[in-house]
Amino acid sequence: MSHLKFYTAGESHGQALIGILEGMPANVDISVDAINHELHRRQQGYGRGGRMRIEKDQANILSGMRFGKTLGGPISLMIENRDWKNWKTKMAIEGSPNNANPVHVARPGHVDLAGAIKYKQDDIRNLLERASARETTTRVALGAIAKQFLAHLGVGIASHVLQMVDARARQSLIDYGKPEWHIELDRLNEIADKSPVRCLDPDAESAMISLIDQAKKERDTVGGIFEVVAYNLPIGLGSHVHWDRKLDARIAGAMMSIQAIKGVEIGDGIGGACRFGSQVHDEIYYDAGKSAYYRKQNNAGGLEAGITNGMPLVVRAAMKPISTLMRPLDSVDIHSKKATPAHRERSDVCAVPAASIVGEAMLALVLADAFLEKFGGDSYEEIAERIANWRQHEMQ
Ligand code: EPS
Repeated sequence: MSHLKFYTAGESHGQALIGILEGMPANVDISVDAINHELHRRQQGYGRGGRMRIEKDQANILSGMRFGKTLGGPISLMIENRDWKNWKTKMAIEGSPNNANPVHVARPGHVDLAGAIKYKQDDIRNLLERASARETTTRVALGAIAKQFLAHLGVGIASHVLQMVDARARQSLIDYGKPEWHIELDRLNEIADKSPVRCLDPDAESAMISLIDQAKKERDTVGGIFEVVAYNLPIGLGSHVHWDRKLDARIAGAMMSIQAIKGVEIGDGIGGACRFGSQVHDEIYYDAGKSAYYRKQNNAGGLEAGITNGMPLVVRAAMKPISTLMRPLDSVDIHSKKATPAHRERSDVCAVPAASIVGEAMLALVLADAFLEKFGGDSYEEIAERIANWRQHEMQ
């Protein structure tokens, strides 16, 4: 990201999580309650583990805001890890690792083996603490600031869970505008948030819940696919001219950076590769009454050649099942090199609903960056005026 930058810091069982967001213009109205609402949404979902009963994630803004508005400087925030009080000895900043119960057996699928070799660590905890998806708490808090900025500019972001194992919702966001899609995008989160698995299809929802119950009973884990949409975007964010300016590439990278994500698609993605061009591309029409181009379908997912085309931007991400299994897989002790069942510790059976909230946050951060790249501006007023002018131009 070139115009909006962010950092996160913190270990899963350390004292706190820290985030810094740099590049947000001045005078953007930001509600801390709205940030905390997003943090609450990330903590939900059927299949979450015991940790979410301990935490009540709240953002404590430390800088960059005054009287509810951004100042244009770095915004920093802190989120307390309530569980830290139970980990003070094991996660001490100083002292010796006596009584720290080191982890020596790598979990297949987690950072454990590759990280221990790369960073020359004897105790796998030195890797897993930072690799944990607990870090996504900070992304959601910073993303909630980006999301509010976008909302002031008229852009909405929402998500839902499409699939877990073989349970798949009938509706995909690429069907938006077709007869099979019945939900207005500005009501999508309201509806999805009422479902324990954030699924819009009641039959698929029951099947997903059964799969999570089955996995829990069998001491297994469940992954899945979620979709995120951004709507009311202007035409022209991103660019075709160079690989690192293509917005689809930037979004794919951001989504892939979320813990446990193994696949990303824009629009119908891989599905389009399995059909002929005549069935895939979204034909172009012009509505003279509205002075606007339109399409009857959105297989491109709102992006053509790395540029937004005015259709809803739809991105899908595939999350692998969580790699901490209570019925451990085969592994090896990194000290003795003997075959040993993989390390077990408290974890989630399924975190796909939570990951969809993280997906919203990452999309918000990338899109806020793309807005600042195209429209610039040091204050909210400046950028809002430029965007209003641009939206007039779009109509010509
Ligand atoms: C998470 C916190 C973690 C896990 C999960 C996500 O808490 P703990 O490790 O104390 O149970 O529930 O982390 C992982 C799935 C992982 O692989 O590390 C959170 O806040 O989202």
